[in-house]
Amino acid sequence: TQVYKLKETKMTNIVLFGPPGAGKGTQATILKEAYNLKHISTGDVFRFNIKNETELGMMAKSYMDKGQLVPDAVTIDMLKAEVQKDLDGNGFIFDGFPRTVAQAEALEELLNDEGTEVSAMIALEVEDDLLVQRLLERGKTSGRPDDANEEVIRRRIKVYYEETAILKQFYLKQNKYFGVNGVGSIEEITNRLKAVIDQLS
Ligand code: B4P
Repeated sequence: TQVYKLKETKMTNIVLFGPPGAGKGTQATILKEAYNLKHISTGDVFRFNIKNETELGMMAKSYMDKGQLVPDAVTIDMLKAEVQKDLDGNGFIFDGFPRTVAQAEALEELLNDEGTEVSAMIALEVEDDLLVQRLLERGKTSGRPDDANEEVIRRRIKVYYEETAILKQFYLKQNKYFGVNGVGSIEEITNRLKAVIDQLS
């Protein structure tokens, strides 16, 4: 007799959402450990490529330094490659992706093809002035050109409202949107996020 192992497709896939500086990267790093998820930060993958002076990195840098989004086609291809590396795991925590409707549609298609889906989009809510304050503070030590001056930071926030914020509707329609207060200590915010994740079926 042969024993067939069924493909385990029950994954937890969290989209961590919010404007630049809302705490996505900070919280994703904590949550990936707590839930044993693979953390994919498109910003980090771009920065890795910039550091290694790859073609992708050089191209991305020209957009990132100005506070603009990197074009969808490149970002989506890169994300797909990252997801495909880890399909055997418990799931993903997406940090900084999707940022446009085209990216959200591509993510849906990619996960559906693997028999899984986005479990929830959790948005960290923080007012603009505090975002600017946090990013300027990080800019003092991060060496990130996009954190270095207020003009670029304000442009990133503007791009968020113009191109990214609409994704709330995309996930609201699917009953997958959860808003969380992103102001408070890092630990307080982690606990708010865990309360949402723990009640996902
Ligand atoms: P990202 O790397 O995603 O950068 P970000 O929006 O600034 O968020 P990040 O996760 O780094 O910051 P966090 O809120 O954790 O994107 C950078 C650029 O890459 C984009 O502008 C774009 O050009 C490009 N890009 C990335 N993804 C893309 C995509 N999908 N499509 C197209 N282009 C893309 O933290 C911010 C600061 O706040 C930190 O210093 C942190 O210590 C602090 N902080 C966090 N939580 C706090 C708290 N509770 N209290 C006080 N401070 C806190």
